[in-house]
Amino acid sequence: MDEQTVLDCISKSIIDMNIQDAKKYARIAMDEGIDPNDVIDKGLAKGMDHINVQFDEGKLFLPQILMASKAMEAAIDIIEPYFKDDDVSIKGIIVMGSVKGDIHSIGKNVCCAMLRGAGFKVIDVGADVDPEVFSKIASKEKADIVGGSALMTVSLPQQKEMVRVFKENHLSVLTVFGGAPCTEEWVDSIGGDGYSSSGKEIVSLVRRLLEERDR
Ligand code: B12
Repeated sequence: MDEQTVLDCISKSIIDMNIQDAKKYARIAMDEGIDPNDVIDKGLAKGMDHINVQFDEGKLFLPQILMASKAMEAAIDIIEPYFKDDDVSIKGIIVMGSVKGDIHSIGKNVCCAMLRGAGFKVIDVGADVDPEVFSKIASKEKADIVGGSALMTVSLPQQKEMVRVFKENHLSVLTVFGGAPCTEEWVDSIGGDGYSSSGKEIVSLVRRLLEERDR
């Protein structure tokens, strides 16, 4: 099977909400040595975009989105160990979660997998996380960076709240934010330190922020 066919099958498995196929083709992709980033961007996320269009058009409903999400998560579990960096020394501690009121977790999980693969210690605090909880865990774990994911316009202001609470608690961490409604301009406006539009870019973003901090 050539690479494009495997990626198309992965995309189709999400569109079909077929967990078994998602796992099967994720395994084939890894056996064939396909870049896990491509499996996410050109396979899984492509399928999920299609699902989203169907949802927007009223052709699909939440239970189906949930099934597609489960298929995507099952595939991510298989490819996660392949986000490997040769240098295994810990490069920094990152606390990652989805903001308060937001239960979307797939994008956050992708970011966690990519950061772990790049050698960071990642503490995944889950979804629907209160800013005070982010703050407590970051302080306890001596985190270098805290990341907050928001997928809805109504939960986006929670990123601003995180920055406010961290300042109030005199927590000395860098902050990174992302998720579909989040933009670089927004992150600048709330006093966050970094934005990236995808899990692929989050690794270079945190590397750059830590380098700048240690300079
Ligand atoms: C899957 C999904 C769900 C699943 C979530 C399952 C799960 N375990 O996560 C379920 C079915 C549970 C769900 C529920 C709801 N959903 Co929903 N969901 C989606 C959907 C289709 C895909 C999201 C996704 O997983 N994408 C794939 C991942 C890989 O991409 P990503 O999340 O964007 O993440 C990437 C980047 O954004 C970035 N990134 C993400 N986080 C972070 C964090 C940092 C720090 C950084 C740097 C980068 C970064 O990197 C990631 C990897 O590349 C989106 C539509 C869409 N296309 O976004 C709607 C969507 C987000 N949902 C929406 C809504 C409204 C809801 C509900 C309120 C529906 C309802 N009526 O109940 C509930 C939410 C309840 C709540 N309180 O949170 C709306 C939001 C609209 C808006 N703009 O406000 C969307 C846009 C659908 C739509 N078209 O209306 N949903």
